[in-house]
Amino acid sequence: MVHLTGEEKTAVTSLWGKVHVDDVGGEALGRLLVVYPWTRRFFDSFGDLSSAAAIMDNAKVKAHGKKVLNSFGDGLKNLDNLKGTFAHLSELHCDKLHVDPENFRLLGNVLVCVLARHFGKEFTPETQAAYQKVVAGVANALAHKYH
Ligand code: HNI
Repeated sequence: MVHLTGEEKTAVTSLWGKVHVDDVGGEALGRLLVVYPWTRRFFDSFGDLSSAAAIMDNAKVKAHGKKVLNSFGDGLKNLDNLKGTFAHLSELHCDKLHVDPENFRLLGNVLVCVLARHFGKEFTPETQAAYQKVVAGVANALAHKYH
C-alpha cells in the first residue's frame, strides 16, 4: 500500500499513459544488468550479456523488460492493493527464481532514471517524488511473501 495524494496519482498515471513499455522496459532492465553486473546471473538463458552494447541490444532483455514493465503498470492500477496484486509474483521470485529482493529496489531506481531520461523536464521533481513512492511500494509488495 502506498499513500499518494490526488495530485501524485494524477502525475503518475498521466506520465504512465505516455510511456512506451517496450523502449522503457528494455532500457530499464538492460541498464540494471549493466550497472549491477551480479543481476546478470538470473538471466543466463538470455544469451550474450558480456558488454553494455550486447546487453542493450539483446532481444530477450528487451522482451523481458517489456513484460516486467507491463506488470509494473498493473501495479499502478492497484496502488491501494499492491501486496495482493504482486502476491503471486512475490512467491515466484522467492521460491522459484531466488531473486534477492534488494534487486527490486535497484530496478525501481533504475526505472526512475530511465523515465527522467525519456521525459526530461516533464519529469518534474514532484513527479519523481510520486514515482519514488510507487517503486518503493512495488518493491515492498514483491518482497512481501519472502521467507
Ligand atoms: Ni521479474 C520473471 C515481474 C523484478 C528476475 N518477473 C518475471 C515475470 C514477471 C516479472 C511478470 C514473468 C513471470 C511468469 O513467467 O509468470 N520482476 C517483475 C516485476 C519486477 C521484477 C514487476 C519489479 C518491478 N525480476 C525482477 C528483478 C529480477 C527479476 C529485479 C532480477 C534481478 N523475473 C526475474 C527472472 C524471471 C522473472 C529471472 C524469469 C525469467 C525467464 O523467463 O526465464
